[in-house]
Amino acid sequence: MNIDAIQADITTLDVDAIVNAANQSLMGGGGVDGAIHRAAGPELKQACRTLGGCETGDAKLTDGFRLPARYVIHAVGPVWNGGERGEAEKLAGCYRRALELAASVNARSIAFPSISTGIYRFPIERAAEVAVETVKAAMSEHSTVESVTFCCFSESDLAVYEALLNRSAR
Ligand code: AR6
Repeated sequence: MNIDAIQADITTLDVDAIVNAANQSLMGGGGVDGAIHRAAGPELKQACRTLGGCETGDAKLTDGFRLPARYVIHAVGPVWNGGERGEAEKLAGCYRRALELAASVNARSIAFPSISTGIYRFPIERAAEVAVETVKAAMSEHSTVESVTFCCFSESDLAVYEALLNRSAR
C-alpha cells in the first residue's frame, strides 16, 4: 500500500480512478468539479444525470470518458460551518465511500483532490488530517487498492499533506 502527495491538475493523472469534489446535484460546478467535467466531455454530465444526486458524505461512480482515468468517483464534501456540524465525519465519509467504490470496480490506483477545502471552505490542515487518517484506516480493508495519491492544486496544500505523511511514516 502506497500513499503519496503531489502537486498537479487531477484531470491529467493516469490512474484507475480520480475523485471529484462535487455537490449534491452531481451536475457540475466550479473548482475541480468544473475542470473534471470539461476534461471528461459532455458524456460525463449525461452519466451524472442518471444518478439521482448524492448525499453529503457519500459518493457515486461513473466512467471517466475522455479522461485518462477510467473512472470518476463523485464525492460530496460538507460545507464548512464552524466545525460543530459533523463536518469532519462527513468528510471522512467521502474518503471511505470513495475507496469502497474504487475497490468495487477493482481500481488499483486512485487520486483524491483536497475535498471541501476550496469553495466549501473546510480548513486545509484539519481536512488533510481527516483525509490521511481515513485513507490509512480504510486502505487496510480494501486490499485491491494499491496506491492513493493526494493531488494538491497549490504548493501550500502539498506542504500540508507532505508534513502529515512524513509525520505518520515515522
Ligand atoms: N486538480 C486538482 N485540484 C483542484 C483542481 C484541479 N484541476 N481545481 C481545483 N482544485 P473545490 P469544494 C482544488 O472548490 O471545496 C464546486 O462548484 C482546489 O484548489 O473544487 O469541495 C462543486 O460543484 C481545492 O484545493 O471543491 C461544489 O459546488 C480543492 O480542489 C463545490 O465546488 C477543492 O476545491 C465543492 O467545493
